[in-house]
Amino acid sequence: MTNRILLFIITVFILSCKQVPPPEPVLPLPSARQLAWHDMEFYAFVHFNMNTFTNMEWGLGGESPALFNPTELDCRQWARVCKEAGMKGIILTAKHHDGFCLWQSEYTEHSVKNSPWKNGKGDVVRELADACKEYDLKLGIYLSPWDRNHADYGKPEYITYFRNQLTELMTNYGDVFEVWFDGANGGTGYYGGANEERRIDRKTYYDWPTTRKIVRENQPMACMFSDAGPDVRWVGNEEGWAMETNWSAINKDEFYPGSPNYKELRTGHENGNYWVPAEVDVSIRPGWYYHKSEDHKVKTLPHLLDIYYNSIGRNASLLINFPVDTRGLIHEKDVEQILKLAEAVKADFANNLAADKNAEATNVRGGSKKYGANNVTDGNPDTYWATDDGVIKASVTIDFDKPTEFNRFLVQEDIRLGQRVKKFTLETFIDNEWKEIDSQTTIGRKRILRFPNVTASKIRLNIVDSKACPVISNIEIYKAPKIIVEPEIIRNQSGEVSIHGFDNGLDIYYTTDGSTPTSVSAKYTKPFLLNKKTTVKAIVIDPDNKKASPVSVAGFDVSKEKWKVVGNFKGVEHANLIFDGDEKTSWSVENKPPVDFIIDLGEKLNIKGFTYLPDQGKWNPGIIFGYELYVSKNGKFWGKPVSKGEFSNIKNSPVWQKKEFKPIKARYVKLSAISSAIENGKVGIAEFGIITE
Ligand code: FUL
Repeated sequence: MTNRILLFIITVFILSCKQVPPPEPVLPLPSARQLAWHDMEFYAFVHFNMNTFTNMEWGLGGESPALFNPTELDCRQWARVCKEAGMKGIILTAKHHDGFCLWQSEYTEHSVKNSPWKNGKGDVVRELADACKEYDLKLGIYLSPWDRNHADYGKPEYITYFRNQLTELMTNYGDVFEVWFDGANGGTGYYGGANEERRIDRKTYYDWPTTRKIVRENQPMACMFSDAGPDVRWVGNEEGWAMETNWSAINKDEFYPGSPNYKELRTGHENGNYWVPAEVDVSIRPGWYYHKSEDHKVKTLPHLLDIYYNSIGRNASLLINFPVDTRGLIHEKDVEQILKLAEAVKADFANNLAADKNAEATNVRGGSKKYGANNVTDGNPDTYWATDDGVIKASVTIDFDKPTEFNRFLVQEDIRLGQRVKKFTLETFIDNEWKEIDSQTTIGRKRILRFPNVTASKIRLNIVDSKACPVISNIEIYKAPKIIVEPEIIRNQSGEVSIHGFDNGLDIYYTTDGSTPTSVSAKYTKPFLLNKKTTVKAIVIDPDNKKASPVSVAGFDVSKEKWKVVGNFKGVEHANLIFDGDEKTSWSVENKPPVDFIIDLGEKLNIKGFTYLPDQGKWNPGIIFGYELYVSKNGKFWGKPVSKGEFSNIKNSPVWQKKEFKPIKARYVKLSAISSAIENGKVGIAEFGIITE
């Protein structure tokens, strides 16, 4: 070899080794503590303290500590459930708006130390911190800035008190991963016996910059949550969803805890100047605190899965609340549903069909393998595919080698370099043709798309617009099993029955003769008319694996087609909500009881009973307690009630009520609501029915 050739080889070698620089970061960037928080992804809230024992959501502050007395408090049970559910931490309401403290605070008597629980020697924060350690979970603290108990609330002295408490919590219980500052601030309260309204200036009263220092100095890795961050932001609703477009950045200075522009928190700001990612907080029941009346309202699998995909799948973290009950335990019904969610999530993400598959991109940064397309399928979160500077439109194609069926697409940006992608589409290669199956906006830390099953040999992610060259660290593809749960059967007032199966691509079979449905029963394709007294039973079957759901049973009496409420009530035009078959809608009247609800059935029927379902919402407006039922042939002469009494325990258990009596022929029915189940409350109806012979 001549010297020249040798020199040439060495030069080529040196050139090929030249480092291609990584993409410049796009500001703002997450801090180290925020990156650690992003990895938490799914964790629990526990609302448990005075309200649990007073059946309230917001206690007034004058409650006696003697009321706090859990009979079987077991933080290890909370930790066990959360761990099994795949959660990574627990945030506890150490103090809610009523001011009662779950720990032995030196600065107040309004705490566990004056409760009968453990003779005043207990400390729930300590017990939870220990349980978290044992189950390898992280601990978070909710400390309400608003305190309806404290005599000084509204004055500067309270700020000293609040900071002292914060210091206790930040220094005595080990590492804390998140501190939760709620936005509800100021209003009526007990305030040391003053019982008055106290308003504060939400922007200035707490002097947040100074207050936050206590957290930063004592818990440098703890993220602080509030409407305005500074580390984690509220998502602007408590229903369990982030917007599809979700930027991790906001213009933080435009917000403060309780600020009125909170709806902007749902999307963040594309050009926000601080990294303040969204956390979706939602309760597994309607309320944040335990109410026996909600035992039958625990969110079920289809709803919980929607929440999962609409939060974690939309660049947010998910904080699911357990309203721990008066025993001090996560209720069995909540445990059952959260474990169903955990099982479904595990099944959905069991087998990554993209793992180690070959990927090719239209542009690779500097042509370097370091930024090559295969980095998106290598399972390594530290590698990524990136394009040359200025190339903001680019595609990456994953080849499955053979037709492959799937219904989930997961994609991640390497957020250490900022959030960049503004718009992307997804295409599948079917029968030698590319077909677009989705078009979306932001990605962020994690974006998951759900769609009906498709079978394709390749999939292509097209970045259509981006703040700078895209930096994609991961793509995963799954075929999630279908959700196989009992279908919902509803009959509306016109007698039309609809059956809802909770997932795409499922077969629904039903019967109307009381027999058990199977795969040879009538197949449901669209709503059908059924205006007679009968029972509908239905199942769903996954055509792929023949897996069948349990049977749903819905008993219907005569059709309500001709029914109407008569009378001069305000809002009577909404009265047909009580016949619409939808348990979620209700009608209540402003008049205080007694109130007569008169219903014209449109024809004479042989009646032997009636059914009543009260409002199912969070705030229970209008629940009837004492009642009388009258019938009449002409709507004028009513005689004596055919049934009277009370709907016992209806406040705690607002489920279907059924009352029977000796059969009688009539065209008109009058339900007299004698009293409300709520003190000074209204009366109303979610659904009303009669039982005919
Ligand atoms: C709200 C509070 O007012 C609720 O009581 C609950 O704590 C929830 C998580 O935040 O704004």
